[in-house]
Formats: sequence, C-alpha cells, structure tokens
Amino acid sequence: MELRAQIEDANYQYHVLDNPKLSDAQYDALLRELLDLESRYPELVTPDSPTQRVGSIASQRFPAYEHLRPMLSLPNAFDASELRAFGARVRKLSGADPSYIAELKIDGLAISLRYEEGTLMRGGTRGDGRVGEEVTPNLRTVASIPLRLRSKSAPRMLEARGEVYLRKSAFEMLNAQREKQGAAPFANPRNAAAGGVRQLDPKLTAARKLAFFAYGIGNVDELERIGTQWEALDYLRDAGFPVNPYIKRCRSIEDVIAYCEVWERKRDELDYEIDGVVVKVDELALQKVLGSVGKDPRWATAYKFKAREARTKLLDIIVTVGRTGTLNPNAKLQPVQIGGVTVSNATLHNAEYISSHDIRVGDTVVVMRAGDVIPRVVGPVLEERRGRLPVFAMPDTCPVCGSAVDHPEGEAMSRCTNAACPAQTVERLKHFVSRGAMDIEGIGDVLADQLIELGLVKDLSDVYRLSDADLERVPRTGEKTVANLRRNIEGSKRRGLARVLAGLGIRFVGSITARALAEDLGDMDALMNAETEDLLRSEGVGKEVATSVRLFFDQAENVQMIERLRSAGVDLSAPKRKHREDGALAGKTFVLTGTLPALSRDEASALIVNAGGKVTGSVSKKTDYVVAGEDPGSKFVKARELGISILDENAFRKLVGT
Ligand code: 3BD
Repeated sequence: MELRAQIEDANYQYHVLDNPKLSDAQYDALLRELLDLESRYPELVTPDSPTQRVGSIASQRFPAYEHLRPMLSLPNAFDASELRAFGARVRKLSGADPSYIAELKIDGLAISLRYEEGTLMRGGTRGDGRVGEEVTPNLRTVASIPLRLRSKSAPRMLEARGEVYLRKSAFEMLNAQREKQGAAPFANPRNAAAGGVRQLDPKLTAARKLAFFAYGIGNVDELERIGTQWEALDYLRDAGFPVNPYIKRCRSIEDVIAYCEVWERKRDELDYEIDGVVVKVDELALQKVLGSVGKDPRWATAYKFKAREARTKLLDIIVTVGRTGTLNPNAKLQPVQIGGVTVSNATLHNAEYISSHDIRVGDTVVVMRAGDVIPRVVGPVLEERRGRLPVFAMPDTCPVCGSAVDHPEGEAMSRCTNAACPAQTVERLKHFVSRGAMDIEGIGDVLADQLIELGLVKDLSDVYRLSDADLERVPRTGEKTVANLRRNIEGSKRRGLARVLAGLGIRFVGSITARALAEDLGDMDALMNAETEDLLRSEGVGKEVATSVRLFFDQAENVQMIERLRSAGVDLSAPKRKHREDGALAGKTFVLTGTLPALSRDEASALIVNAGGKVTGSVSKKTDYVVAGEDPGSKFVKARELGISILDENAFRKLVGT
C-alpha cells in the first residue's frame, strides 16, 4: 500500500539514515491518515504496518492519562554493598533503624488504575511518571484487574498501582501461535505485554491473557488508616487485587540481602519474569521524612539481578551424540562471563533451531544462562555480521560411528540409527551406573569412556562380566582400584528391580515411575510380559509411558541384555507393595524435592512406602506433603501456591517416627 510505504520510507530516513525528508508534522499527518483508514478497514491492518510499531506513534493513539500523584522512579542497587549503603543512608537521614518490605520486581509494565466509588473508571500507563497513555478498555480485559472493588465501604477515590505482565506459559503459547501464522515471535514476555496493553482493539489485548500484580497506592481518600507499606498491600488484597505472595517484611538490610540472594537463585521457578527485588521502607511516615530527590525516592531502591545474557562470538558448532542417539549441536564460544560464570559452551538445540534463527559460525551471538540450566544461544546479532558466513548443515552420518542419520518427519532431532553406537553406549553406561540407578561407585565419566573405548563394555550387562584382567587393562587402575571396583560391582547386583529399571534409560521412566512399576509388578518377568493396560494401573504411568515401556521390551536385544543381567546374578525382583493400611502414613501422598541433609531420595521414599504412604513425582491438589531439602525446585513453589504442608527433614522424620 502506497501510504504505508511512504511512512516506512520516512521512518527509515529518520531512524536509519539519520536524514529525515519529512517534517514531524507531515509525518504525523500521514500516520493519522493511515490510522484512520485502518480503523475503518481493520482487515487492512497487517503485522508490518507502521501503525503496529509499539511506542513510535503511541502518543497520538491514546488520550493522556494524568496520574493523581506522580509515579516515582526506582534507583538501582547492583550488589549487597550497595544495598548496605542504601540502608546506611536511610538510618542516617531518618535517625531510625526501620523495617523494610522486600517485593519481587515484576518485569512487566507499570500502570495506574483509578476507582471512583469503587468502580474502575480509568487506567493508564506510567509514561513519564506524570502523564501516561489512557488504555482503559484494554486494561479492563485483564482478568485479574478488579472492575469493582470488593471492600465493603469503597473509598470515594482510589488510585492503585501495579505491574501488568504476561506469564511465561502464556508467552510460550503466544509465540508458538505467532510462529504458525508466520508472524515474528516476541523477544520476551515484557515486550509482548507492553504491546498487548497498547493494542487499538481491546479484543487483541484480551487474547494475550495478561495478568496483574498490585504493589502500591497512588492515592486513597482515607489514607490515614494505612500506616505502612505492609498495610497498603493488605488493603489492596482485601479490595480484590492480586498481590504477589512472596512479599516479605524484613527487620534489617541483612534480611533484605538474604531475600535477594534466594530469589536471584530461584527466579526461574516462577511462571513470570522478575528482574530484581524492590526494597521499601515499611513505615509511610518514615517514607515522608526521607522524601525524594527529583523522581527518585530516598526510601526505596531496586536490587537488580545480574544480567543473564551476554554477547560473544560463535567459534564453531560441534555435534555430539546423546544417550538416545540424538545429534546435539553445541556452540563453541569465545569464553564470556554471564552472571559470574565463564561460559564457553552452549546448546543450539537442533538443526531446525539453527536454521530458523539463522545462526552461523562467525556470528556474534546472544547467549543466555538461566539458573542451573545449560546455557543456550538465543540468536545472532545480525547487525554485527560481516561478510558472508556459511550456513550450518547437520551431518548426514553419525560424527561418532559413521552410521546413517535418521531425521523423522515432524521431529526436531536427528538420530544416529546405530543402537550400538559407542557414543550412545557410553551415555547409557553412565546413566546405568549413576547414583539414582545401580550406583556403582568408581565407574565415573572417565572410566566409562575408557571401558567403551577399549571395547570392554558393549552393552550394559558387560559391566558384570568384566574380569580383573579386563579392569587392569584400563590406564591408571592399580590392584587396589580393581578390588574396590569388584566389590562395588558385586554390591550393585542386590539393588533390586526398581533401580535396574531406572538404569535401563527407558524413555519417560525415571526413578519414581520405575519404583511404582517394580513394586506393582513384582519382578522382571511380570514386567516384560505385561500388556500396556497392566502397566497403566501404576501410579504416574500414562499412555505415553506405558507405550514406551512396551516398546523397550519388544526389542529382542533388550530382552537378551536383561537375560545376561539375570545370569550374571543381578536381582530382578522387587518387594511387592504391601498394603499397610495401618501404617502411620496410610493413604498419604508425598512429593520429594531438593536434597535432604542426611537422607537420600531412595531412603526417604522407602520410609514413606514402609509406613503405608505413596510417593509421586509431581505436586497436585492430591498431594498431602512435600518434603523439601536444599535447593528445592518448582515443586516447592507449586506446593506453596496450593497451600500444601511442606516438611524439612526433621519434620519429616518426626512424622514417620524415626
Ligand atoms: C515491580 C517505578 C515505588 C513506589 C516508586 C517504590 C519505576 C516501574 O514489581 N515500587 C514494585 C515494582 C515496581 C515498585 C515503586 N514496586 N516503583 C515499582 C516501581 N513491586 N515492578 N516502579 N518504574 C515501577 C518505571 N517504569 C518504567 C520506566 C521507568 N520506571
């Protein structure tokens, strides 16, 4: 369309060439004409229309929203010492040693909501803090924003403040949908939320499924009743606003620092992005005493989490082979610091990911390291690409064994077709001997590599056929090491069916599912002969799991390998689950998360099962207790959200009576 092209040209001349050909007024006139056209003929609106640029034209699209009181800014603190300096200044200026409120800093979009006599009348974005854009119809589509206050006696006027955000799960779905429609994916949930709030058509805002957390009051008529930030949050909660559940009252700056450390570690367990912690002096009277410098309050600060992204050069792409034969492309990077860790390797997921993101060796790439997960390449920085770089192609033979590579239609991963591929065998072996499975101390990564390389282990059962002479062939294994290994290998034969099953590496069968199957079926023969329907009766076994188990035992090589395990003397039986209805934990369901100080996961499970309880893998409304140790994961968060009892090791021991 002519008009669109004209505007885009003007944009390009202005922003890219730095050489505007149109005056601002001429540009605005063209844009207004296009906006008018598009509002009359919405079918003409395309994702690449200049009207879809968020921000550039926002000021003429929405009326002004004047905040009742200015929305302040937040000064930043980047580490513990800056937080201590903030605390020291607060103490010095106020002459008090106050309490603080620590809040998660939601990575969304700040807004104000105005309620008159309890009804939402207007809502707007922060803008410059004094005036923003009025986007009331859009904000009304946010399900968690109350349209009417729930308080019995509504104030004449209330301005609530908070953050509109998009859940990570909703963001993933939105992007998947956009990709299907051929639209460019959003870079992060915040951009998607900001774009959503500024849609011309509120139906499009509604479709984004935005959410809201309230964190403050701009103005309320009977403010005298509220003396602290804590009470303000209570007031907002009672009025029907969602308030973040992890907000904490801290007695000292050291408590605040501990809170920041915890959440910097656990931020990935939340279903929404946070980029820091907001620290506020609790007492409103003290806030007044401290006052502001310009827009910066002296009574609040934002602790900013360390960046988790960095740019560096992609030196090479190396393909490795995983336990199930998947070909995994890995990025070799120019080493770079991310969040205090040096990163020189990152995953590139699969060939499709590399091509759809147009990632090439030689590019400057953005690398992200989130929590404990493997660093990943987010994408190339195209502006920094120099010259022509080669497009990556997945090898069509296995880089380890040279066998053909299969890439099933509709699947992301390419696979080596050779089940005996040494790369797969070594990964399977490492899994088999690991702590959650046969737990053979002494066979670590190095020895496992050597056993495969020397051809001493070809399938898992060979572990039990290693002679002393075999073991002595391995470099750096002396007499004593061999004797120790012997003992550990012998000892592992008595672990029982659940551990063997977990060690086989059957797709979808982890240690908890393996235990359920082992105990329900009793021994390996029953398991190998079981129909899918028999398997489905076990806790945590659905169609996908049952099919995968059946598939494994339908393969002759697997059955032969198990027969060899049996003849080597490996115990393939399990104590049948006794129904201990009189047990102390009869009928109770447990979930384990994190590392307990003294009990292993299996020991804790055994205690539960012996007392008549059940252990499952995921938290739901049916869970009675979550036993949480050091570094608990998302299960802990879920349990808190559902209000399920959380036990530490001591409380757990008391409950089971040990
Ligand atoms: C949050 C100010 C004060 C009332 C000023 C202390 C700067 C965005 O979860 N409290 C929060 C959050 C943001 C806040 C305050 N509490 N200000 C807060 C905030 N729990 N994100 N912000 N803001 C909101 C901002 N936004 C855009 C551009 C510049 N500044």
